[in-house]
Amino acid sequence: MTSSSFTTGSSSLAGEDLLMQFREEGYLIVRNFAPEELTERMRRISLADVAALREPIEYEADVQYPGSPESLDAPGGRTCRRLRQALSRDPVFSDWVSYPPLVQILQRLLGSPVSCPLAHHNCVMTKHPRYSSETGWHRDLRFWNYEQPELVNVWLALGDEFPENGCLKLLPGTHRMTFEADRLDEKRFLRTDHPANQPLLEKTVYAELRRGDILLFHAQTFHAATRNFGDETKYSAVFTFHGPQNRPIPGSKSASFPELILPEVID
Ligand SMILES: O=C(O)CCC(=O)C(=O)O
Repeated sequence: MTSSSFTTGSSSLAGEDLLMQFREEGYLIVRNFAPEELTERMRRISLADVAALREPIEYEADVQYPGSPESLDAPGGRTCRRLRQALSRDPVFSDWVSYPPLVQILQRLLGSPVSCPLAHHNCVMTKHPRYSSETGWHRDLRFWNYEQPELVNVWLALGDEFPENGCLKLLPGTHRMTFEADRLDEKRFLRTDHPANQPLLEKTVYAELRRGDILLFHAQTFHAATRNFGDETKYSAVFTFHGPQNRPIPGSKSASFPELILPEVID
């Protein structure tokens, strides 16, 4: 790890500060990070693929979260919740995950070379104003299987994200905590009615992002989002990454897809 700084757009952070904030809080926002040309291309592809319902898609009706349409045939049932397998949709997504300033941050957090699993995230999350649903407090790793819990998600805003349109909310520091089983429900969502969870919930942080900003968060950090109460669909490109010391557990869903190994960036 180095203590040099990286600069992209208007963002500049010292390497050590970056690492410290991420390690302490389990998340980090870097403003004005993605080149506008890549952001615009990803957004354009996403809008076209949603309009054409180009599979593979996760529909709002598939998740059965609060607010989801009851079935695929109910009104709004075929509302896209995420365009899966983004890396197979257009080369712009591989341009994005191998964007050298991004790889440089990931190398500092995870070591080198960095791998991008195709089995998890690797998607464009979409949040429709009329038919979107509530995502409860969860850790992404609840159903992922890796030798170690060290994975970092990168969430790129393809448009502005704020509480009204269902931006992500996070519980700082929860990536370092252990939780007794009774603090979670049967689907491993954090129980919002449990007294022991209240002090954490009071520290909720809203990840308000402008188009081109990125949110990095640890796959053990609890996060949630409301439905979209605005009037435009929200689009976010989301990928997960791990370092060379971590591997998916053989036989698990995490091992059922290959992984993209990112070209190393020399600091
Ligand atoms: O935008 C949302 O509703 C949150 C999505 C999310 O956290 C997930 O699908 O893992």
